[in-house]
Amino acid sequence: VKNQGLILWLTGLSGAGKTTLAQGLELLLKERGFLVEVLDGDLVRTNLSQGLGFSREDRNTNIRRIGFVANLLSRNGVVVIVAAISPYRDVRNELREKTTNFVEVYINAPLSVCELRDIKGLYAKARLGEINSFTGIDDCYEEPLNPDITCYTSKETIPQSLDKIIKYIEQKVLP
Ligand code: GGZ
Repeated sequence: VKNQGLILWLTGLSGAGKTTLAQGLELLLKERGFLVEVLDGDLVRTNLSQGLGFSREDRNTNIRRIGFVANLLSRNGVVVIVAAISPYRDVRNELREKTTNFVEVYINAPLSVCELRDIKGLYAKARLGEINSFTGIDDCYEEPLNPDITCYTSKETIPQSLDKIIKYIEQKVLP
């Protein structure tokens, strides 16, 4: 088992493909002998962040909690894969500065594509006003200005996106 940790921070809109890529990465990295843990915003919100909503303050609390746990794990040799919208640039940058081996991965798909996918029907609900403060509809998403990796999930296949991330890790972070 390799003992070098890192944080792969997947940010992007709901439906951009963060969870799918996180699960694919988990498999590939485990095959390569890494200790891996996935922190998915969706799951974190039913446990660690239960009760938090989607105001700017609550989202930032959620993201800081995820960052805190990711840091504990990564400094003990775990490759932590975070999948959370994490819409605010300042908090993502704050975590990059507070942690070591933080890799920002922008899961980039146009809103129109995410909305067409609408895997959970949440965009439709947001358009109908049944959900408020929905990222991309009536709440903001601040794109990373200088991400370490960008996966264009509407143009690349899942294996292509996974390959990009694995190659980056092998070449730059954990040679
Ligand atoms: C955005 C929302 C909202 C609102 C519920 N805005 O794609 P999903 O469904 O499965 O994952 C999304 C999840 C967002 O949680 P995060 O912890 O990733 O968000 S953040 O980083 O901003 O704290 C989405 C669902 O919850 N969801 N309401 N209003 N996404």
